[in-house]
Amino acid sequence: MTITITAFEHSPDGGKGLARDTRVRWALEEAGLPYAVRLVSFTAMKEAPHLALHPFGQIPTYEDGDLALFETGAIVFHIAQHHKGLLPDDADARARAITWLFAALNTVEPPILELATARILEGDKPWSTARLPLVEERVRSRLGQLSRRLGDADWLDGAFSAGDLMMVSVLLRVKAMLDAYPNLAAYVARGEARPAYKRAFAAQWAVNKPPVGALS
Ligand SMILES: N[C@@H](CCC(=O)N[C@@H](CS)C(=O)NCC(=O)O)C(=O)O
Repeated sequence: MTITITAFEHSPDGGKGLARDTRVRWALEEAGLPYAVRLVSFTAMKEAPHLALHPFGQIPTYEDGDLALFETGAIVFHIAQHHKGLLPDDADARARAITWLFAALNTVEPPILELATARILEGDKPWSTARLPLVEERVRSRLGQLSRRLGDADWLDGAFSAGDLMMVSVLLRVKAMLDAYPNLAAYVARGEARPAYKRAFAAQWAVNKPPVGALS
């Protein structure tokens, strides 16, 4: 049975790899699992067949035989639980890696998404100029805390884990802010240098790259 995930037919980021199928592709690549991709349009995402898989009409989803999942945290956790390479064997180390997976999604990603919303969707609102610095400060506060915890370590808790995979994925959205946090910039670069990440990025790029001539 082949694992099938869904991804945007045309990602709004034009191939930057920020759409959340990339983190699932990365986890699958780290685990050495082959997978198929079903591309969905924005229209199809809101229609009954896709809503049966994803109640909120989003991507990615994950299907393996009778199992259908949504939410990247749950999908990456599922992959990590059942395949070697993403979670340590030691029970306590495993629990700490899972903690980082949750921290990436519940504590670090929310202000980063809020910033994206403030910049992209609310940038034209009359109150945006006053609000944006507040939202940026919330992101900087989290980045500072994370930077202090990471220190000069390569990964958040010992060996690379699903927690790092998710944290790096989340930080990629604010790469431009990481100059002020050299250890986080290096951390993200280490993630991007992993062969599994490169394969995941290349796979989404093959789908989303701008048409020839569009970049010039
Ligand atoms: N919490 C969800 C978020 C999923 C999500 O926001 N997906 C985006 C693409 S990265 C999407 O489908 N956006 C289109 C929409 O919400 O209509 C997860 O981690 O899977």
